[in-house]
Amino acid sequence: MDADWLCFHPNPTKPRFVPPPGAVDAHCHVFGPAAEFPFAPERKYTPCDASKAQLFALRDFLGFSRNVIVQATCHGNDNRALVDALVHSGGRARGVASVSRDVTDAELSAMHAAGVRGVRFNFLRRLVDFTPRPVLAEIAARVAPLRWHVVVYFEAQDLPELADFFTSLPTTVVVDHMGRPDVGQPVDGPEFGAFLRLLDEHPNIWSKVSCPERLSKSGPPGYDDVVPFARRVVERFPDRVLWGTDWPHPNMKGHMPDDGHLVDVIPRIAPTAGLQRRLLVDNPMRLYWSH
Ligand code: 0GY
Repeated sequence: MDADWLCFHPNPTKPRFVPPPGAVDAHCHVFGPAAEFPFAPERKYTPCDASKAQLFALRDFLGFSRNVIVQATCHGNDNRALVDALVHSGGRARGVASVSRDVTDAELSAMHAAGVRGVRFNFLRRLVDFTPRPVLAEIAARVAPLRWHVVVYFEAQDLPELADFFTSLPTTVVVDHMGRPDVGQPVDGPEFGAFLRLLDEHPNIWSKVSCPERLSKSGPPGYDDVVPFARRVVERFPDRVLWGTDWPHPNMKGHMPDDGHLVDVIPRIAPTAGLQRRLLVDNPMRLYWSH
């Protein structure tokens, strides 16, 4: 692994918050193990191994029932580690893959059978090389008939340039980590306002209210400065939000979060039992387990 790589927390705290029955961790990854599933040659980082068995043990420890595993960029478009985790989950995991325009219909069908329900388009240059928009549009058109969605990962300053592309997509679009707002700016400010407006105007756009540990300047354990942003999204779009741990937390440099502390942020961003049930159960079940 990279010399400055931080491995996931070895013994997280048991959260005080008890997730509702059937709760889904809708953003997490597996890394390798590299001896079995080598990392992609074009990767931008080399992580520690983080296996499906470790992920499923964490799921149980934190009080969750299911996972949505998102293909990590260190595996490029080679989805074998993801598919292996899905087929060994006993139906308790679904996936989001990364594919190129060369993917065949047979490969898409096989991934669907394994539990893949979406593809991810990543716009962070530190994670992936640039892919032209027409190529991404072509991939979106290929997966739309399968009723897959598109997950998009970008940083807030790039939203003005990307918004037209996102709104042109023919699928549900799920934004990772609230579009990575600068939480030093006001929650009522123009930057976050543009993100909220995008969701106001486009009912097919959803948001993950995940990764306070990446966005926070105030830091653990409460990640207090991120809470008003996530709460705003949950309260305004209660039927279009997802939550995830982001385990094993790729590219965290300043600190490695305690996953129990992350779970304890949930009741602060979704303060009622009804909001918690929609965020953790109803919404992910509709997107990932209904077809
Ligand atoms: C995340 C965030 C990151 C990495 C990846 O697939 C990935 O490599 O998603 C990041 O470095 O910000 O959502 O896991």
